[in-house]
Amino acid sequence: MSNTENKETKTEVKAEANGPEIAEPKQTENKYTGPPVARVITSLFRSIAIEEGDIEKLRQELAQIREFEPRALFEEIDGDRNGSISAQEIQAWLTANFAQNTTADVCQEIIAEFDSSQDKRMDYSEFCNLIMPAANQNLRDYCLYGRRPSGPPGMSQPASVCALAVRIFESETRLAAKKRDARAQLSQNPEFDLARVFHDVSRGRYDIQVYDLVDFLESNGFFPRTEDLEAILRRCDHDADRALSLEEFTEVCEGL
Ligand SMILES: [Ca+2]
Ligand SMILES: [Ca+2]
Repeated sequence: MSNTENKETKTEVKAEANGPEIAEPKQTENKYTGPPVARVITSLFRSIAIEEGDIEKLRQELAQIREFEPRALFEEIDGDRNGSISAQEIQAWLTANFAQNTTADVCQEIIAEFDSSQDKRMDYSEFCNLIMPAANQNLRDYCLYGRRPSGPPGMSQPASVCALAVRIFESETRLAAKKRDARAQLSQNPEFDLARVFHDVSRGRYDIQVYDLVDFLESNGFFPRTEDLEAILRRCDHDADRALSLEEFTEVCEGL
């Protein structure tokens, strides 16, 4: 016991004597000067709330166009008519409809956002999650089942439908870019430890409840409205239990 004490004292004395030399590697370790982890995560949730809120407005606007037929639009984008949409098909369709700044990589990111089957392509049901209202079930059902086809099969969708669909893809592109930036900032930040952040936000429990999330966001300067929280849950709470599991939180911060 006294031996250990002696050793410790010796090390301390040594450390003090070598003070300036030890300080140097410490400085290089801490040379990261980006915003603190909690701020980056808060701003990521804020971007998700804002963009998903805007996208939902566009979806509802689209669903109210009488001629809009999700199946017909899907088939229009599915250039080779094989029943699923690839990144290249989205890019080609967007370019043909005058969308700006589309790359196959970005289209792949958009597919990943909705790819519940994880086959890197978008099938019709995933496509519906992208463009159909998520916060208004009546409008969604009306659009999917309640309307008669307004034209013969294979007729192309009117320009008003395409223009709104393009805007949805453009908003998805913006959201994907913000997520990419935030995740890069987190992965480069030596202070970022996902398990620790999850533990802090969830207060040591196995998932993050809405009030935990509100406390965390508010303590970092973002005061979410109810609709912001609903938008966040729509995007991040995949099993719809109104809480974020470690897996769901990891997906927000690090992607899939
Ligand atoms: Ca296809
Ligand atoms: Ca959940």
